[in-house]
Amino acid sequence: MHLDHDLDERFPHRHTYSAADPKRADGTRRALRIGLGGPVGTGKTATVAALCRALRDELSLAVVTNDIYTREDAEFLLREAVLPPERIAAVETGACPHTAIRDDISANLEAVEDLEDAVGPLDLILVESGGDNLTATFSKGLVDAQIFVIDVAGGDDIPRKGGPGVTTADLLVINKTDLAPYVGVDLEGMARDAKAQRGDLPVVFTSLKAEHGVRPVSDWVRERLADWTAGPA
Ligand SMILES: Nc1nc2c(ncn2[C@@H]2O[C@H](COP(=O)(O)OP(=O)(O)OP(=O)(O)O)[C@@H](O)[C@H]2O)c(=O)[nH]1
Ligand SMILES: [Mg+2]
Repeated sequence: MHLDHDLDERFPHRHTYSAADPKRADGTRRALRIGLGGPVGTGKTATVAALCRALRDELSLAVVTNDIYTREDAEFLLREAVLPPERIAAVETGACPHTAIRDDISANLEAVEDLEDAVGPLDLILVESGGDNLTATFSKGLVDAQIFVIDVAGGDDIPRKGGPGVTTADLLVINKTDLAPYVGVDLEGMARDAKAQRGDLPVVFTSLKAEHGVRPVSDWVRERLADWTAGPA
């Protein structure tokens, strides 16, 4: 049984920032933690990289990546030099990716706290989950808000298939819109299906191959950060 998951279904709460203690030991507000999850290869790391490039001049940022057996995603971000190396940490989950973000979050919490200690104070920490399936969600003890990334190449029936990532994530990103013509995907149908699953929760379409393609996501992150900063400490 996954308690978080069960609670989510009974009490879906969004942007509630209920994770761990929102304060640092010195009483100041800690960094906002945003999780990025979603199936394998949908563009989670590409979104993290683009967010770092878009936000790094205005915010103090760090990233935690999760991979099953490697540090591949962290190495990509290091190669791309999206942030200084000391701001990128890798967790090797060694098991199903969702275990490390939902059931035993200790390795991720430690990585987040070590980053705060080493390079803080931070405004924002992005935690990328290893690629998983439609049921993977983050524990609210690890992140304050979550983004679920799917892509058009996975097929236009994915929003219709639902699952907690699609239905309850604080933001649903439908990426790789540039591929829609090649895979015969109907973006308007995907938007309708996502709306049917999510009600008023936001959905954005992105193509990270386009210049400023990440803007709908970076704008959303800025709004979350403004709410977080304004919230009671
Ligand atoms: N055409 C196109 N390709 C993209 C886009 N975003 C990402 N990709 C490509 O898709 C592939 C997978 O992207 P990643 O960012 O590694 O995906 P991921 O979700 O982090 O993958 P895992 O961590 O392995 O689950 C890479 O080759 C990216 O360059 C996009 O908007 N359009
Ligand atoms: Mg990745």
